[in-house]
Amino acid sequence: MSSHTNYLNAKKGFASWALTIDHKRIGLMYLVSIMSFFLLGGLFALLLRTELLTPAHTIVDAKRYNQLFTLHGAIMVFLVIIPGIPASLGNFVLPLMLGAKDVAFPRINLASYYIYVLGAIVALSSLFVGAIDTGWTFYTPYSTTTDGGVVLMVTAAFILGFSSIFTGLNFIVTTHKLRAPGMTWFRMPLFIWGIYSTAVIQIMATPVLAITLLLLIVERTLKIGIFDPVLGGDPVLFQHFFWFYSHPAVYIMILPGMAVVSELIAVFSQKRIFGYKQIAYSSIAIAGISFLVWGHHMFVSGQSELVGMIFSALTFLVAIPSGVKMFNWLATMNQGSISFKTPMLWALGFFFLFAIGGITGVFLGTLSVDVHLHDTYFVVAHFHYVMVGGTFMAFMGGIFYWWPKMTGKMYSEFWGATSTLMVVVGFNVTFFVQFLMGAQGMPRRYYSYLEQFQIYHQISTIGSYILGLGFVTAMITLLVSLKKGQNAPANPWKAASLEWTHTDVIPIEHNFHEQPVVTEGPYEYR
Ligand code: HEM
Ligand SMILES: [Cu+2]
Repeated sequence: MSSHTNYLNAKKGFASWALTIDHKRIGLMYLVSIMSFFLLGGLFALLLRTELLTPAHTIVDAKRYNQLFTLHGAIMVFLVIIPGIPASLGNFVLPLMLGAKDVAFPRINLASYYIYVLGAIVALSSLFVGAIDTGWTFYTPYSTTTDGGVVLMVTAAFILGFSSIFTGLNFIVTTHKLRAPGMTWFRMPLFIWGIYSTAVIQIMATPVLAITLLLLIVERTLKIGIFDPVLGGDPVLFQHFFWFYSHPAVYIMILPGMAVVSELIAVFSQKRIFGYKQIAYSSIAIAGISFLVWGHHMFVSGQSELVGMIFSALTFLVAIPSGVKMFNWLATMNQGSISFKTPMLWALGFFFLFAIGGITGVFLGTLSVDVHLHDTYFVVAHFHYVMVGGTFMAFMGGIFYWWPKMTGKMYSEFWGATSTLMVVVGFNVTFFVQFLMGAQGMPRRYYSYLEQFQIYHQISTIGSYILGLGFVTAMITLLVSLKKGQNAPANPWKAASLEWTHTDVIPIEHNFHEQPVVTEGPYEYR
């Protein structure tokens, strides 16, 4: 089988990749780029944690520390987690799952990749004019007055927004227009529902960020008072604009994670997913509610008490569709024949860590509690449980799941499982103690701290080394499989969706030898 032509060997040479409009190749190029930035962002994280081994100066000074956490945050958010699953796995899998030859606009797809690369270059070039130290949130008036490459970094985020919009647009049109005959909306795998909901947020929220950032650039370069009180502007306005995008953006980050996990739980339980429609609709509900809760980031920014109470109440609503998903996944596993293969281990890791991340989000959404916890390590722990424990775990699970389809190779189960375990253990050691010290008042974004917090910081730092090692082990496991792995069968996990049942071991350039016709749902296992 593997001697046949497939999308990897159909065309050869650098140009055949650089100019490809094959969604699978574009997905792979995104995957490699995103993982490279993940390693870079991770390196910055380890430097941050190493600095925090002692209460005062360890390896860098205060200014450098501020630059490091800004770079870490900006890279992880804008170059890793937001494009993450949709641009890489989504691109690779979505047309295959729908029974389509490609996305609706293959050239726009390629353009989105190059816009991403351009954005990344602009972001990193900000280092040469002096690294930015505002935090990834770019809060005014500090960001309008501090020196360094603020304009470049903000321009980068602006550019990256277009990449995100292009991807979202492509997925929406593809889902509406290119489904195979018989692929009704409720026969679509839940991965598609999740990616589709994400795409809706991508195209509706991203322009708000773009305009906000543009205003910031205008203010900095032309000195027009928009956000800076000295010029007659309003700094809280920035926070409103910023979070009007960035709260929905956290669902741009988590919905694709949930989308992957829905597939993994069903396939590795070999059971029809429980509550298909509820899971599908809850994605849409999350996308909708995500636009109504941004004020929970501003409980202590001087908004009125009444507004605070309303945002707090609205925030609780998000817990409902998220809970619906969690319970439906649990019910799917119940009485299933679960196989604990590496992708499933990542999914179970997601389940455990995301539960903690989600529930602590409800703590933070509680107005009275957040007044105490705001800007402490409790917040840092919360969003890492969601972004890394949730999204990134699911991302890894998805990579291990679709790896045989992407490369035609199987990896070592032993090393796959070992790396998952290292990540789960290292993650908890790193971040659980941050809840404790946060609740005791350790503020975030500080390079020095009171001695009473040292033991927590040291545990956290040691955890981060285990965590880092776990991710590196996972990546090595995959890379080694390219050389040494056994050849994969066409459907190693006995899945029932089209990308496994109707393609070659490694799909051909236009995916299917003949147009698949769909006669049943995606979770009918035999
Ligand atoms: C791999 C292990 C990781 C470690 C050890 C780590 C560690 C840290 C540390 C020490 C900070 C600075 C906290 C402060 O001083 O307030 C931080 C901030 C942050 N991290 Fe991570 N991180 C990791 C992975 C990630 C990932 C994958 C993401 C992806 C979304 C992420 C997103 C963020 C964000 C958004 C911030 C906030 C930056 C800011 O406050 O400006 N981190 N992280
Ligand atoms: Cu939020």
